[in-house]
Amino acid sequence: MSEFDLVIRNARCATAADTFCADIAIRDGRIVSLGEALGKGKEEIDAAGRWVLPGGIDGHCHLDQPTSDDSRMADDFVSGTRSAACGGTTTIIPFACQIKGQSLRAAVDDYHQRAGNKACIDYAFHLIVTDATEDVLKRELPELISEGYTSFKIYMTYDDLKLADREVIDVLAVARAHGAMVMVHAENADCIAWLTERLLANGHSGPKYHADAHPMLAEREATHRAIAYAELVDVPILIVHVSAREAVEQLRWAHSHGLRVYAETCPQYLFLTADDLAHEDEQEGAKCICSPPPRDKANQEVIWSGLENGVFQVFSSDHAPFKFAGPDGKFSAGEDASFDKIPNGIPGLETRLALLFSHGVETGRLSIEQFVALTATNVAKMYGLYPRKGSIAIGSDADLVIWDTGIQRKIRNAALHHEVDYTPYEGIPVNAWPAITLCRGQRVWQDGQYLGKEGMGEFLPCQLPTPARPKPRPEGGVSWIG
Ligand code: DUC
Ligand code: ZN
Ligand code: ZN
Repeated sequence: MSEFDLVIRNARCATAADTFCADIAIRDGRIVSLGEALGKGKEEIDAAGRWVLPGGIDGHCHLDQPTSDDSRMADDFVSGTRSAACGGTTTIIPFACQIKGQSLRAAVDDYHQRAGNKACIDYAFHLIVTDATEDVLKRELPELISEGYTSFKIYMTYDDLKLADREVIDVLAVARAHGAMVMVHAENADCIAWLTERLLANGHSGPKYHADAHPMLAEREATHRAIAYAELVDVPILIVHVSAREAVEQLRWAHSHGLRVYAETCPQYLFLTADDLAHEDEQEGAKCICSPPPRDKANQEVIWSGLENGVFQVFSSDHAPFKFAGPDGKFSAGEDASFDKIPNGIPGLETRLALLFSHGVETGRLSIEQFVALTATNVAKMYGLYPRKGSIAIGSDADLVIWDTGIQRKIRNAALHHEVDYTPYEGIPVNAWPAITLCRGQRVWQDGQYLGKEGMGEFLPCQLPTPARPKPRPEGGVSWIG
């Protein structure tokens, strides 16, 4: 009788720390042995010297999230997780977004309904706190943190989502008291509103003006403010989707002052520029509208450097899927909708890993260990899923990706598995793509075939984030806030 359900032979494994060659034995969905010449499995895969990496963890994606206009997200938990699995991602952390006036508990219940029996890979939830009432701060957040919702995103812009500065500070204080992680969307709302008003008044309404309405300085200023509030409260924070040099300078400033400010960036800031918003066919530019917007080539280089030298800890897709065509897509407000009425967001769950692997690891910019750290291990640590997720270790879930490298392919939307009718990365070459994706030992993607099943994915309550516990700072900070 076989000791193991599955044995992967001759795997060239990489974790965030090491590379090694081993057989990987899996039983009941977990890695139970790593070694040479392990006993037989009921099934076997010969990885024959190919990279075998921890499955990707996408710590920032939006699925089936209601919008405040006539647009609708194209991906729900069926198509979103299918697309993720085909691109080598085995865990996602989307958002349970509170609608102003709604309780956080109602938001969480709603998203469990949306995800339950649909996801084919495992998932946790971040909360989005949009209404920081006394009940939310004093009762709901502490209760939900203790139940496994240990990270929450807050917005400094978007009328229907943003918190006032005082509320930002209040939420940070709750995070400090309970060891949770706050993710901040840092853009200055008033700068954006003022610029938008003037651009529109001057007849500048096409998609390309989205970039002008969201300049680097609006991101820099809000990043600085968020860092200052985190310093005031003495709590770690994570700045999400950092796009440009000026925000990176703020992160470096924070690091040089010993502040625990973590940061995320996304593929759009490596592979797109504001020129993509300024497409000659004006409407096409809408395909790349996201916030913050893509910048220019020089900023792409700054973001690459930040990935190389440790400014960024996590690399996520910020998948926010809207179709280009149709009544509920990018032009849900009408064919001539001005840039401020076009939903923000682009798809990226399936392409995130192959883009970074091909243009980061295969070019020598990133080590394989850095790739694993940025796309899986750090994400698991940051949001309290480690060591169950994000590593190749005895006892960890058998979430693994066997990679094909040395291939020549271009990204084509026709080959992707989301429900969006375009990819902003159309035509970009990749020379690596997952050959096999395993979720808890089950094949969900192999040889170009999606093999997952709706409902296979499990909800993951998160522990408190590994790096987020506040350390007492006797010499400074406001220790009396509790
Ligand atoms: N910006 C966000 O903040 N969220 C979703 C998509 C986007 O572009
Ligand atoms: Zn955001
Ligand atoms: Zn987002």
